[in-house]
Amino acid sequence: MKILQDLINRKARKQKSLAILIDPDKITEISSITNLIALAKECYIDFFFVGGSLITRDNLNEVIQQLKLNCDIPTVLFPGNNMQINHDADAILFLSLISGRNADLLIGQHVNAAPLLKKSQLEVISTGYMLVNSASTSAASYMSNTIPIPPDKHSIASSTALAGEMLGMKLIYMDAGSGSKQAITQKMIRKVNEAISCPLIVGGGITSAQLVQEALVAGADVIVIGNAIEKNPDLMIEVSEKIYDFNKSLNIH
Ligand code: 1GP
Repeated sequence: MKILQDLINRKARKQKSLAILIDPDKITEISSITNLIALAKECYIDFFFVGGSLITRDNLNEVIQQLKLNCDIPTVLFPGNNMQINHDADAILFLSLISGRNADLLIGQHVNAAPLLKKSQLEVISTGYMLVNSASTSAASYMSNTIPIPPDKHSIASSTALAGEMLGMKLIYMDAGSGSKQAITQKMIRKVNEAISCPLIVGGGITSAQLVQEALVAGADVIVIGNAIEKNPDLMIEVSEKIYDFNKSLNIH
């Protein structure tokens, strides 16, 4: 459990991390991720997450190959469904959508995937995945056919995260949905973080260093950014500096 243990150790040191999300469906030219990888190396990015709600291009393997060939940054699958398994990645977030009541995404897909994962070398990380309502319906919410947690229902969010942790999940990932117009509020992050002791991943609609700072202060351990860096790769520099400064203020760098 290399990556999970690393995340647990980081949390114990209060060290914050940045994950860049690559949605393979948005990669039209496989060569285009070479620049992204080069920048990620310069910025000492902690993780690449790879996955999406819907993959219509058959390029997941190619994306993973490029990442593995060109860098040592851990590659973690963030699958929208059980077709998004790749044996060359380092780990998979074994997501159970605990904010929803869709049995298939709570346990069904997992039953199909488990025997394959057992045979693979992938580190399987049990993760409670929570969608939080954003300004508009997210692809994740639509595709999962679930109702996200309303953004002002803090006790529902914290109780859901706590239940996930009590069920044995090792990480909680709170997501406003890719491209959300609204990131998860500081208050909700704080309430969820107070309820659990495992590492907390926060993503969806984080578009600026300011929003990163707010999420870190509220208690997020790992920040995930996809869309904003796709649109403006240089944001990676600003955001990674913000996280570096945050960690430095705690004497971690
Ligand atoms: C979505 O948390 C991720 O599942 C990242 O969202 O693309 O909005 O950064 P963005």
